[in-house]
Amino acid sequence: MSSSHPSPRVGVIMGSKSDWPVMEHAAAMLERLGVDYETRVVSAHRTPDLLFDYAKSAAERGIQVIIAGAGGAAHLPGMVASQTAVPVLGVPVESKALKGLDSLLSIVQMPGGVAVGTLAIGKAGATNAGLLAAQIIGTSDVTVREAVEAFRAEQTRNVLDNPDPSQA
Ligand code: RP5
Repeated sequence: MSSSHPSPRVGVIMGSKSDWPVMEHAAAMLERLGVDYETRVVSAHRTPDLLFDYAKSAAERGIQVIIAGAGGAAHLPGMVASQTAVPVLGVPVESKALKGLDSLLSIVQMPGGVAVGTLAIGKAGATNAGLLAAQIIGTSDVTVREAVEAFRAEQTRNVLDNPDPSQA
């Protein structure tokens, strides 16, 4: 999957390359909905200066939503949100030791005044972060809104057309 469109509107960032098997589902949803995005490793702990540069320059580079995934002591989404007014969606990545509960609690418990929209742990959260980013952009972009509506309609049709769970 391509990781860099020339004019990305969504930044998909993650604390480590090891987060990619989860975060690629956010990228896949954006790809499906025709929203340009970029993917980057930006670590709150290992590359704090890069985190600040990324967050501070996001708006002027045309980034409209940032999806930030991290695991364990998952400070990335909150610290990014502290440095930009671009909406930040946090994805808790499953950790080996605590299965992502640590990631979830690290991301969701933001102090009042700095907002992070926290999604579910793992693949579902990453998928929905891509979807929600498209829905946010869709409030002012009819093409993206229609792509979201078409995706949702297809999903509904797939369920209704396959009512018997024992059939493949
Ligand atoms: C976090 O630490 C990353 O987001 C990742 O989920 C976790 C482990 O990183 P690695 O040690 O696999 O690079 O910062």
